Amino acid sequence: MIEFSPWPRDLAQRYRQAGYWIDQPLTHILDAQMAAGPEAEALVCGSRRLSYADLDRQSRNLAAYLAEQGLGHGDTALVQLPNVAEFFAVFFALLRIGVVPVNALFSHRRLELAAYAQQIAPRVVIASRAHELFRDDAFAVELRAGGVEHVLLLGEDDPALSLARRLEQPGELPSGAGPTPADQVAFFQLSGGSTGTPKLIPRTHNDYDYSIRASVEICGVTSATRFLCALPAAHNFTLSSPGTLGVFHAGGTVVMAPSPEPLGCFPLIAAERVTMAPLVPPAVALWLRAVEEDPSRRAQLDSLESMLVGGASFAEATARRVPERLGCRLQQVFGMAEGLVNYTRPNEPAEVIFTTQGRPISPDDEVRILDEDGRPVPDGTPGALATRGPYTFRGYYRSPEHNAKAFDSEGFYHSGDVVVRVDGNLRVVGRIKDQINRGGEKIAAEEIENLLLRHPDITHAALVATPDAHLGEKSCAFLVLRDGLEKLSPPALRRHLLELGVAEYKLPDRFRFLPELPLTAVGKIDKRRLRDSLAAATA
Ligand code: J2J
Repeated sequence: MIEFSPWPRDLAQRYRQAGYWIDQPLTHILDAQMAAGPEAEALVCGSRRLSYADLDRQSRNLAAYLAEQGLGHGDTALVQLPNVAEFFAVFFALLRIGVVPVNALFSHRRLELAAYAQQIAPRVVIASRAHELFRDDAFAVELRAGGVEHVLLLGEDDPALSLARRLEQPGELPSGAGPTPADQVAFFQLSGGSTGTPKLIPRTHNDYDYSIRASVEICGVTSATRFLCALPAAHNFTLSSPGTLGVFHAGGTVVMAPSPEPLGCFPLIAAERVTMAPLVPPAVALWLRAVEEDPSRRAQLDSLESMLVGGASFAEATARRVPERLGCRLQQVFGMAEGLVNYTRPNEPAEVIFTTQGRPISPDDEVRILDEDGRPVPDGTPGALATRGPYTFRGYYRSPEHNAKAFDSEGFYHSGDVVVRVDGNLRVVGRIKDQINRGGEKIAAEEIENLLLRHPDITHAALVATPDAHLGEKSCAFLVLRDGLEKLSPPALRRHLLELGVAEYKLPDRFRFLPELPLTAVGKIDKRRLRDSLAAATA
């Protein structure tokens, strides 16, 4: 079994009694559709259409193959696939035999994959030839040298490495194979992070399944739902709020898109009669602009009933334009891969839907909003969010030191968000974690600072967020260079980071050079002053 920090016994009992935890593995989502309507359309991916029976068959074939290779409980997998149907066949296949995957983002590069591999020591890696790292065999060879036994690739002709072959070649699951128990880890979710190495979030079947079932109710997902999967499929928002898994749970259809870019998505929405789409705020802005530029495009969105927007701050003025210009209902979502998810409810007054990020899924989500001394603040006053509940994790994987800081003595997870509660709904107003939220993509300042410091000419580095009209935030790196140097060229700095293998979205948008970094009274880098200096410079 994969270790994780369990919920205390009394809370676990409560979550079961309340009917949140129903002790079913996530694979039940697929099993239920096989019983209810195996021929229903589960997935549309380019010109391919997969029924639930197709998805089930592919996941069983791959599961059988991996089980034959001796993989099962206690083993892990590193998966990196783009937005394609195979993502789901692989996910269910691994869960079917109790192999615990990390689903890396397709934008992740060597550094992120290596960090995940180092933490979980995967026996199998499943990836795509379309990714630069797997275009040739060098990285796969490296992975094997590091202990990975099996590499399967999408877009590969060699039968020994071909993922397609393993999905299609019929196989029977051995009798002993099965998912991990429902109260154990099903898979790892990725943390947006605020520390040097990306952290992993163990999610159990029970907790994740509850968040999905409850989200399906709240968002009104049914078998008639046709859901656009245009944000990264592995992201917690896309997967579970209510996400593709919520759609499968309800027997609906997921329509895959490579990106949320409007000129690709609009014709797809029209052709596939998409009814629901999750988006991050910058993508909403692009959709609005596309319709405003050419009002005839709005007709392509005729079938769209609701849009879920979350992942980063969403300006009220933009929120108000969604129903007006795009002709669909808006639902705001404030969630986190660690657990807690808040939604505005469809029947709430416009004021709530446009000006808040909603309220928690569960009556048993405990939310505390705390001042700097850890005391609860009154409603209407901003404070730091702390939470525990039936689908909020209790500890990052193998990170005792970080967990000691991220959790309090009562097991509340401190998310690093600053929120205000207004009539029971939350509004996200700021952040205390050292992270940049670049249009929903999270960048841990410390990770990038450490990489910058590996440059021989850099002696100090601080990464801060700067406001950006399109992305909400961009990043700026403040650098102190070794004596005698005043500047380094931004392209050379970006090249340095890319050579270290970091994902491109984490590259600083801007660089500033200072003779020294300002410090606070306690000797920490004064990031507020750095942010203020940027604001003053652009004012
Ligand atoms: C402001 N900040 C937000 C919002 C998330 C649903 C939706 C989003 C995520 C997600 C998710 C925000 N307004 N509406 O997992 O299931 C910021 C907060 C939060 C962090 C979590 C889901 N919605 N955020 O974005 O793990 O800072 O999950 O703590 O990627 O995103 O990031 P992540």
